[in-house]
Amino acid sequence: MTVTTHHTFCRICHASCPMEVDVDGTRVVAVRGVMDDPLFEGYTCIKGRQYPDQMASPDRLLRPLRRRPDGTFEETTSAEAFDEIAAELRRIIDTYGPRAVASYTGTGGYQNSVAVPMARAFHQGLDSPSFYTSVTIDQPAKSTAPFRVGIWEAGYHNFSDADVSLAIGYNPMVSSYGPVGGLQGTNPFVVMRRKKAEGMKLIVVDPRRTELASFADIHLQIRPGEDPTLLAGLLHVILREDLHDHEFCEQWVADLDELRAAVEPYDPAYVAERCDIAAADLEAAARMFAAGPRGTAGTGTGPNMAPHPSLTEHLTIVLNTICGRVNREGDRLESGWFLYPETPKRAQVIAPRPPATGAPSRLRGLRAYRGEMPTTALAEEILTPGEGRVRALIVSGGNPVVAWPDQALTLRAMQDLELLVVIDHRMSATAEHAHYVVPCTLSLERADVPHLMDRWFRAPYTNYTEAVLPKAGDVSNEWEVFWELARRLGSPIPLPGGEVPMDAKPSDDDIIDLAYAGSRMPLDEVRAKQRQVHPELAMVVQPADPECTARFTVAPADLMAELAEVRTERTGADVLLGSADGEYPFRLVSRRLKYALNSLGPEYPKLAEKGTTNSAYMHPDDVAELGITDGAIIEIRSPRAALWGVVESAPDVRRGVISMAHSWGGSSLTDEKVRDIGAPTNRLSVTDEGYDPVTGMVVQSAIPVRVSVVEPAPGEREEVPA
Ligand SMILES: Nc1nc2c(c(=O)[nH]1)N[C@H]1C(S)=C(S)[C@@H](COP(=O)(O)OP(=O)(O)OC[C@H]3O[C@@H](n4cnc5c(=O)[nH]c(N)nc54)[C@H](O)[C@@H]3O)O[C@H]1N2
Ligand SMILES: Nc1nc2c(c(=O)[nH]1)N[C@H]1C(S)=C(S)[C@@H](COP(=O)(O)OP(=O)(O)OC[C@H]3O[C@@H](n4cnc5c(=O)[nH]c(N)nc54)[C@H](O)[C@@H]3O)O[C@H]1N2
Ligand code: SF4
Ligand SMILES: [Mo]
Repeated sequence: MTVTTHHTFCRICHASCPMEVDVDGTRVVAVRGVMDDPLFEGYTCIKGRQYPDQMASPDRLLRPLRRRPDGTFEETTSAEAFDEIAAELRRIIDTYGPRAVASYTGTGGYQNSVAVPMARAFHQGLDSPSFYTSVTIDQPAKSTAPFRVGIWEAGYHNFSDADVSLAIGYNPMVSSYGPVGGLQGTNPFVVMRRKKAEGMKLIVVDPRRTELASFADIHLQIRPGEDPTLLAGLLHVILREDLHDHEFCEQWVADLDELRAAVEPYDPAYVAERCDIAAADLEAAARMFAAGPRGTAGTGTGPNMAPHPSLTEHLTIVLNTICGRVNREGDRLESGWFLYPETPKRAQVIAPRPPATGAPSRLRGLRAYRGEMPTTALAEEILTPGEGRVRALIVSGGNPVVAWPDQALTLRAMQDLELLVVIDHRMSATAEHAHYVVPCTLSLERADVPHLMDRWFRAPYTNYTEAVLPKAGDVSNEWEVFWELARRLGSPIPLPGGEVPMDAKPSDDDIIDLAYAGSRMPLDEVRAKQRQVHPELAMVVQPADPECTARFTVAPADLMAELAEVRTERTGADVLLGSADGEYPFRLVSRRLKYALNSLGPEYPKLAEKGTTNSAYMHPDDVAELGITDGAIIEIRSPRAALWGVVESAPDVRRGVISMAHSWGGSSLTDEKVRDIGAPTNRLSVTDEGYDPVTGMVVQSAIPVRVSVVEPAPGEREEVPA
């Protein structure tokens, strides 16, 4: 036996940790981090280290499946599957028009650098606006809010040289995610320890004392959903104490006085009471942040899934803006942005403009933004009769049944489709409903570039990987699926570098070249510069154009009206069915688990050892008050639906909160199997109330719920009254 070692990077999640993979024939026998990598320094996580198990999993799909009329599946070949799917698509387009054909790329697809560009281009070729991804149920306000305020062309401060960092509802130690300017998942523990040793101050806003919060100088353990109130309070203190950057605001901000007036009612006493924190901590946090002089505030999924996400995102940008936390002339940008065409980086504002002006949705007056339709409306786009109704859906590495808001609605939609195609490597809860399941290549079987981290790495870093293994069966890269279908439909696929050739099948690298054409660093150079940092290639901020007259709008009328409305709410939960606090006293908040990536995890033995359910983490005093112990099952009921959770005491969760990971469970609307497969929190979200008017984002965290005991913990049955 000869074992060969290959260099690659992990694509289980976006973090792109470099890895050495030992291969015996076509079998992965070991994986490890790359110790001499200049950015990651050997860092990997438990999920990435499951590659050997993932590649050898007996449950992996290696041949396409077709649903029989009786609902069972039979194996077919990819050639046959593509012929049949294309014929169905042709019929649907001819009958209803191209809008009826939708695709949804989820987290699995996102880890492939060409899956999203190919899906997008497939829709362009078909002239169908029905292009969806998981971004619009994640943190969509991140891509819309900057347009509303105005964009600083040279970006906001970097994390690497920050003196202060304000982290609102994210946890890179588990998720590997941090916003631009925040701590990223590139070796997060070591980097944070270094930054703290250098004197950086950290402020964390989170209802849970997270792994990140354990490093905090100030942890504001707020009631979930009160981020707009908290941010308005921080702005109030900073403006009242005159701690903002006067010079910067005078030059670049159009409406500071309007902002001042809008945050006036958010005095520390009011904010502290509503958020249930100490007023002195709020004031100390405001002063600590304002002292800087470098460093930014940034948000994660927590507040972006809570009520008023556009407002939260807006106030966060405004906090950075009035404190002047922008890159100035001569500053260097942290990330390389090597994979995208170079755009000017001057120390000036790009004028504000309306954020969502794309194709109209048929629901709630929503529109596409950044070329994507809002996923929160897709189930209803499928179910609502009328012109433009979606009839075919291609799911590329996603799991709608456990991820989209309102599980019952989503299940109805999946069953109502005339054609559902799921591209996945396993029989997911969504694949069970498919007409065709197309098995995908796994990441070690394809070439890739780190297309997300390229803009988030904390240094100008390049990497590339070729395929380390041959395809294990009749499996397809996501791009191939779209290519095979487009070819049969006679539809073009226009990528930035030109139309994808249809006569002979391109390679992964051909597609990468077309998708990332015009990149700042030519792709062949990227391929030759694996795992390298290039300080000399950092983008340097250029002076402002003297003609630039654009200014930030920090107090646009609609958002300031929303802020005034927040002041009249009793709590952030008012946006959901006017749920009175007494009736739904708990808040269910989202979190990530180390041993799962959304719905992916427990099928791998070493991850299952860590847990086969998404525990309902609660404060020990709340658990005691319910008269139960760890392992008991509770019903968690929102104004619309209920799910079961297995209780686990967690002193790091604040009282009145249930902290629970999403995308667990299966297709059932009841949870008898909760101990073995968990339960999906998406069941509790609703699409038609409390949604964000710009992005259509719905409440997926800080959900008002009440709790009752279903079944005491095993072994405790006698002690606890029924
Ligand atoms: N209540 C609530 N709802 C939420 C959230 C929450 O916090 N709370 N979070 C939201 C967020 S942030 C997101 S991103 C979504 C997640 O929504 P989705 O992305 O739709 O859900 P995942 O479970 O990540 O589905 C990924 C699928 O891709 C498959 N997969 C893995 N690797 C590959 C691959 O290489 N190729 C292909 N084709 N498939 C692959 C996996 O088997 C899995 O079935 O859920 C959202 N919904
Ligand atoms: N291990 C692992 N890594 C992952 C994933 C995973 O499932 N597992 N999922 C991936 C995906 S799809 C994404 S989008 C990223 C997300 O990355 P993150 O945004 O870092 O996600 P979380 O770790 O859930 O952190 C969200 C935090 O918000 C807090 N929170 C909840 N509600 C509120 C609120 O109302 N206000 C405030 N201030 N905080 C609140 C939670 O307590 C939690 O600590 O992670 C990615 N990485
Ligand atoms: S953090 Fe993400 S990319 Fe890194 S090893 Fe873990 S799963 Fe893989
Ligand atoms: Mo996500």
